[in-house]
Amino acid sequence: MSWLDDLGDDDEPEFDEADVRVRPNPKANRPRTKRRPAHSDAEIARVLGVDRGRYTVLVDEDLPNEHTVLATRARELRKMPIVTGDRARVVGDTSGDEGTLARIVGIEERTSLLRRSADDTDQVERVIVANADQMLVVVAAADPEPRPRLVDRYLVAALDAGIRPLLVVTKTDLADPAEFLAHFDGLDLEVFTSGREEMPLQRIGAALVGHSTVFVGHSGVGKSTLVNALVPDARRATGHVNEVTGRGRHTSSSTVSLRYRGEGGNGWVIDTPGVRSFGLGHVDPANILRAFTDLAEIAEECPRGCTHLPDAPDCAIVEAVAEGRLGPGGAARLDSLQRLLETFAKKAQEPGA
Ligand SMILES: Nc1nc2c(ncn2[C@@H]2O[C@H](COP(=O)(O)OP(=O)(O)OP(=O)(O)O)[C@@H](O)[C@H]2O)c(=O)[nH]1
Ligand SMILES: [Mg+2]
Repeated sequence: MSWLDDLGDDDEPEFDEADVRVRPNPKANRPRTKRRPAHSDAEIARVLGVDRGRYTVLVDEDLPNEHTVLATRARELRKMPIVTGDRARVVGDTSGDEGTLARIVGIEERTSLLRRSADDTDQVERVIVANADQMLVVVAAADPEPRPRLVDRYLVAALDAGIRPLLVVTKTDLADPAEFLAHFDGLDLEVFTSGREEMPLQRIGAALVGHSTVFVGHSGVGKSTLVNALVPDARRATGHVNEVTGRGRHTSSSTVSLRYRGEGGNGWVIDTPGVRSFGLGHVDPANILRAFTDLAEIAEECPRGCTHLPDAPDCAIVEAVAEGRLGPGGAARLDSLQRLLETFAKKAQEPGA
């Protein structure tokens, strides 16, 4: 049985959270003493998926006895989000045997955190994945229609989180993506195109080796279809795009990590449910500029508080491009930077754009 079968199993007995209660600590600010060990027996496990308060975690990763364990969270963690990709500290029964339930007592420091802010269509800020170092933005050439602005929003979120973005255009059997792709000419973005009969699995696979890559994109663009092709035992459900609205139906409802095993090595693939919008309220625009290393260097000569937008007075980047100092690609790069900065600046006005 795969651990995926555990997700959505309604027959499990209700677990009483009181069972994992920890005693309140009246000396909360005192350093820990030997009498209250900080769960020194905890094992580090990778969170693969979360379903209604139950975490599927992988213990002894890459060791011969690697196995999945079902775990609940300790009360002492309160509302701290624990998400797919987190490295959790687990205690209790970590045998993974039928009917056992381990307990997450903490998480290790994260190397990255991808989240989206609350916006008009979703009032809750969501943490999507921890410790990913790549984001594969999936967009369809048609059905649903590609929306450059949604892709921009993903790119902004990735750059802000220090995650390297990649782009794949699916359904190239339905439409030619050239016009859409022209939007991204100025970015350092590895781009893949994929169609019903010609998925570039070798190329995408090569990009996954040694990385933790989160697949994001609007519902119905083909994220799970790609994941299934890349990870033979993934068995992710795939759905049909609603023909009337062109909108996907949100076939995937939870985020899961799956191991990619390629010729050149392994990696982690994280399939996420499609979203309609992507709030960027948490983003620091300085991080967007930082991702354009060549332009960021020039921006050091900009006046303080420079927006780098077309109407910015004395913007050093705008001047450098106008003088042709950045070569033929300079204008496209500046254009991309400005579009992303504008995407961020406009976030309040058009959250779903
Ligand atoms: N024509 C064509 N259809 C595709 C292609 N890739 C995926 N599809 C179809 O698009 C539909 C949606 O695919 P999914 O993989 O479920 O999309 P998803 O992005 O995982 O959607 P959510 O889980 O709802 O976010 C399915 O019917 C797929 O068969 C492609 O390259 N060409
Ligand atoms: Mg899906």
